[in-house]
Amino acid sequence: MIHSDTIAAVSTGMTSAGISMIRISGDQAFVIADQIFRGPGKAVAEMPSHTINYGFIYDGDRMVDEVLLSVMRAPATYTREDIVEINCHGGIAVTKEVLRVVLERGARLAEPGEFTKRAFLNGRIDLSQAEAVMDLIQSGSRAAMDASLRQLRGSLKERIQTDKDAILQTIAMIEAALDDPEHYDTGQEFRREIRKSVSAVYTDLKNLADTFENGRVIREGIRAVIVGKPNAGKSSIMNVLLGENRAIVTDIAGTTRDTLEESLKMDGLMLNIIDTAGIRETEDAIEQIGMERALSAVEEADLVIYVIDGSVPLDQNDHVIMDRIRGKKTICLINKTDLPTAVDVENIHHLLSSPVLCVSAKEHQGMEAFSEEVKKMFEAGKLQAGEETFLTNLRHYEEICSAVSSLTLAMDSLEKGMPEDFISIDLTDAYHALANVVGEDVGDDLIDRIFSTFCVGK
Ligand SMILES: Nc1nc2c(ncn2[C@@H]2O[C@H](COP(=O)(O)OP(=O)(O)OP(=O)(O)O)[C@@H](O)[C@H]2O)c(=O)[nH]1
Ligand SMILES: [Mg+2]
Repeated sequence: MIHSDTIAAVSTGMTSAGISMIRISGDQAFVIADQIFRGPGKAVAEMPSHTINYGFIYDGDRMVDEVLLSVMRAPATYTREDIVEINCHGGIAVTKEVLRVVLERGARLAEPGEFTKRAFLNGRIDLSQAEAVMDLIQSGSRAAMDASLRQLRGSLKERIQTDKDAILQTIAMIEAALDDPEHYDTGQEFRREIRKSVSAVYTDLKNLADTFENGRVIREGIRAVIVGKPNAGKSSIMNVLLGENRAIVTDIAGTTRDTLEESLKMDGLMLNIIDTAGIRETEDAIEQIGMERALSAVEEADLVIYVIDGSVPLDQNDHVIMDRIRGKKTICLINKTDLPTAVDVENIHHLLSSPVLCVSAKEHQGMEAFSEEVKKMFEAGKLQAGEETFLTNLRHYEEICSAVSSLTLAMDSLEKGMPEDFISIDLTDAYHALANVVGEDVGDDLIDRIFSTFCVGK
C-alpha cells in the first residue's frame, strides 16, 4: 500500500438523522477501533472480515455511544485497505464526538474524496470510475444516475482500454517495420492495414465523443424552451407539464413578459423548462425585450417546444419563429385541438421537419406522446436499456476529442504518404489522451484537483 497514515471522516450527511457513519481506513484502522470499542465478543482485530458487531464506543472510561461496528479486512474493501465503519446515533453532537475520539487515537481527518482517491491509487478502480462515484452522488435524475452507475462499473474504462490496445498494436506494427526494414514490407498493403486499424479506432472514439451532448443533458437536465406566438397557449402547456398553475394564463395576448424557468422530472430525465413571451411584431418596448429574451433562450436550448394555436391560421410571425428555430431539436405542439382546426398539420410537418403533435392544454390531451418524443430524442431508452456508454464528464470529452484529432492527423499523414514515424507520433499522442481518461499517466496535480471536488467521507 502507498499510504501509511490512517484516515477517518463522517461519511453520512452532517444533519440530525437516525444514524451516522464514521469510516476509518488504513493500516491502523483495527488498532484504533480496538482502543475505543467495547463489545461482548472478540477484539476488533480478531473479528471475522465483513461482519457487523454490536457494542459501545468509549473515550477512556466514559461511554460515548451505543454503536454497530463493521469490520472489513483488506483487500476486499472500498479503498483496498483495512476499513472500520462505526454506525452511531445520528445526532450532530454524537457524530462529532465519535469522530473526535477516533482522531485522538491516531487517525487523520480525511480530505474530500480521499477514500475514493485511495481506491484509485491502490488500483481498485480507474480514474473514470472514481469520477463516476462523484457523478453518482450528484446525479439529479434517474438517467444521470444510470449513466454514472454504468461508468462506475467500468463501461467507459473497458471501451477506452480496447481502443488504447488497438492504437498500441498499430504503433508496435509501425515500430517493428521501421526497426527491421529487411523483413517488413512498408508498401501499399502495409499502409492499408494501418489505415484500417486507425480508422476503426477513430470511428469508435468519434461515436463516443458524439454521446457527450446527450450525456450532458442527461446530467444537467434538458434545457427546453417553449416558444410561439402570443396566446398560443405556451404558459398553459408549461402548467400542464408541471402539474401546477405556475405561469399566469389569460386570454390577453402578451401575458407572459419575461422568461420563467422551472424543472421537472420526466420518466427519469430532467427537463428544465423555460416559458417565454410570445413572439410577434410589436411596438411595445417591454414586449420587445421579452421577445429578445425568448429568442436568446432559443439559442441556448437543447430542445425547442414550438407551440402553435391550431384554431387560427399561421401568419408571418410563425414564419419568423420557424426561421429562428431552424437547426434546433424541436417538437412542435399544435395546441387547442379541442377547437376546430385552422392549420394544415401536414404542411407544418413539412415546413419544420420535426415531430408535430396535436395537443390540448385545456383538456390535458397529448402530453404522453410529448414525453415519449422527448425520451426518443434524447435516447433515454437506449440509456435505460444500457446499450450505450454516454460521456457525461467534460474532462473525458476533451481528452477523447484530442485523441480524435490526433487520429485525424495520422490518417491525413497516411493519405499524403508521409513517413511512418510521423504517423507513429500522432498515434502516441492519441494513446496518451486515452490514458489520461482512465488516469494511467496523469500527474499528481490533476489527481488532487479531481478529488478535491468530492465530498468529505467519500
Ligand atoms: N380552447 C383552448 N384554449 C386554450 C388551450 N390552451 C390555452 N388556451 C387558452 O388560450 C389563452 C392563452 O393561453 P396562455 O397559456 O396564456 O398563452 P401564451 O402562449 O402563454 O400567451 P402569452 O403569454 O400571451 O404569449 C388562455 O385563455 C387559455 O385559457 C387549449 O388547449 N384549448
Ligand atoms: Mg404566456
